Amino acid sequence: MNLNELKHGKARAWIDEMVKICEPDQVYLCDGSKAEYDRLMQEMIDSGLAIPLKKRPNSVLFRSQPSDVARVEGRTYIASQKEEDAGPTNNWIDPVELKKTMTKLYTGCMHGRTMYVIPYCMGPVGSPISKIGFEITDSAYVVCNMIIMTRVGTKVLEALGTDGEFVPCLHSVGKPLAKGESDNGQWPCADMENKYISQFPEERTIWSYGSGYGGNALLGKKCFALRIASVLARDEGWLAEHMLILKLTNPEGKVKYVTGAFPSACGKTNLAMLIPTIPGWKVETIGDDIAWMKFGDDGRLYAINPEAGFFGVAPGTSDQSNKNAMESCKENSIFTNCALTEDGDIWWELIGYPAKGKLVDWKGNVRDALPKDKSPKGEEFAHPNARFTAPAKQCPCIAPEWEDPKGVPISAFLFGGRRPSTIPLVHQARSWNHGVFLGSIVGSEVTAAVISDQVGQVRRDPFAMLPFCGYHMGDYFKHWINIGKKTTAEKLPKIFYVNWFRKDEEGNFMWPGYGDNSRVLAWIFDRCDEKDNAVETEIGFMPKDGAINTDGLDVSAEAMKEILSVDKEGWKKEIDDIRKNHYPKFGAKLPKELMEELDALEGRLK
Ligand code: O2Y
Ligand code: MN
Repeated sequence: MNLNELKHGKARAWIDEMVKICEPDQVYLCDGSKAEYDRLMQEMIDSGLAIPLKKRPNSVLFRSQPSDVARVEGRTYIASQKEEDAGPTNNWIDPVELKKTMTKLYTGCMHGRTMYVIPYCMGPVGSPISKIGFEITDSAYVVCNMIIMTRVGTKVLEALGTDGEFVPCLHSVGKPLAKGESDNGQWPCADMENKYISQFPEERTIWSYGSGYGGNALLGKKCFALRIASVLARDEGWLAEHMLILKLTNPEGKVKYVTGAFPSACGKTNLAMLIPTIPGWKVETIGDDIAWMKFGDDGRLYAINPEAGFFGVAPGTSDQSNKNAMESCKENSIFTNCALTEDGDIWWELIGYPAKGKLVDWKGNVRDALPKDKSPKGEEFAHPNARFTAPAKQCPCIAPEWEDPKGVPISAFLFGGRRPSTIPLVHQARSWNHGVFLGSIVGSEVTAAVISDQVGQVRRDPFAMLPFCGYHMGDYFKHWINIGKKTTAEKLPKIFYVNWFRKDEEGNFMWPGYGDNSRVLAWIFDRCDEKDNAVETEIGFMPKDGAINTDGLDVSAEAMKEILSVDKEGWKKEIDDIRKNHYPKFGAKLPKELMEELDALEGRLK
């Protein structure tokens, strides 16, 4: 599309200003069509950047630079005017200084390249919960991923009109080309010290430079839908959360929607696409990573998935762990940093079968495949953060209403982490504020750390939002407390803490997880209907004896008892850790309500 077709004056002025700074060879306005996607992809195949996969229709493999394989938290900044507004858990830089530094980097950064202008919508176009952004990028890889992950193009421009609001997002891989130079099939990016993933919360603006990978470059995802949206949500009274959204149907056909926040490596995508092992229950997916929730006229919270695709971790995904994710990426998908097989398919560690013959690993080296689907650490064929980008509509268990502009009414929030001890399989908060307390102490135990004395400690990731909150986490906790005052208790979602990762003394998992987590979801479903299936304990409500369906489950009665009891001594240590190491980080901004919850819990455990 021609830029002259853009009728939005403010957007046009901003684009013109960025063109002047970045000096691209040409500017192209994306229409989001299949023809455009196919054309850009073909150009990347022709240039050697993308490899078509014979075994997967309309799918390709990319290999990034080894220095550009994941989000870079150390180079991610919240550039608020005041440092205290970013808080102690974000990297803060003065916005004026940062703009000076980045403007220097952006100057002429698109020499030899096309500037793509992507009008995109986070959420169904026309939904009152959705929001629009423009991403300027010099990466066709980013354009194709954005077309899968968001709604792009003409329909978005129509919804924006001539004066609608948008979030400006500027992205460059940071590798200008000299005259006649090309990428030569190599993934372009800048050195680590020149990578900047910057959010300007007061201006609601995103500037990203130097990385072409994932959350650093697909700016609708973590930068907009979480860091900037969390600021908008605070100011406008809603929630922008790092949560999956799933639909649960019980054997009587009754439906409830649940969201869940889990730190990375806790199986969030698997839970969002779970296949239940208990008869008559059904799980369908609304979203696997992010939820935006606003109050409806009926006083309930309604959630949309702002995304249109999955950017899932490939290693560990298999027909056994997540058949629905495997089906989702069978075609029309982009794979990044996976291994390539001789017959033109992708392969990764724990895909469920060994590869045959030779493999090209994620660095481009040809190596003999191993007779198993595991590799020694550091010698993986696929990078541990290798990804598939797949359209959500290809997921066999996507709920028919996943794009409902109204959103879906939420009955329960789940929090969880990897906790080998102390935290039971499931417990329910006693109240909203107690639930906010549970969200604030979310964390996973460190299993392999660079500093070995950290092993066994809990690395806290409150609400799984630590890397994604665009403002001070203490103010974020307060925002959650305030949300609880906006409606009546019975209309608020009930809050639960789940832990699929309890281990016995030999280090074996005590709960099978995966599809069997449906047994816990069924208990939660019934709790939302106030069924008499719980007992009150010191830590909250827990399943009555026999209230979790264990038919056909290979878990002993003693093990069930252990994972469903209150470990008083463990909780006392937990409280000690929160008091000494966790809550002090938030200083005077820690809401008094959370300290009251901590004191009350301690009192109940005495
Ligand atoms: O490493 C990246 O750039 C991707 S991070 C990511 C991708 C999809 C869903 N969640 C995440 C995350 O880090 O939470
Ligand atoms: Mn995520």
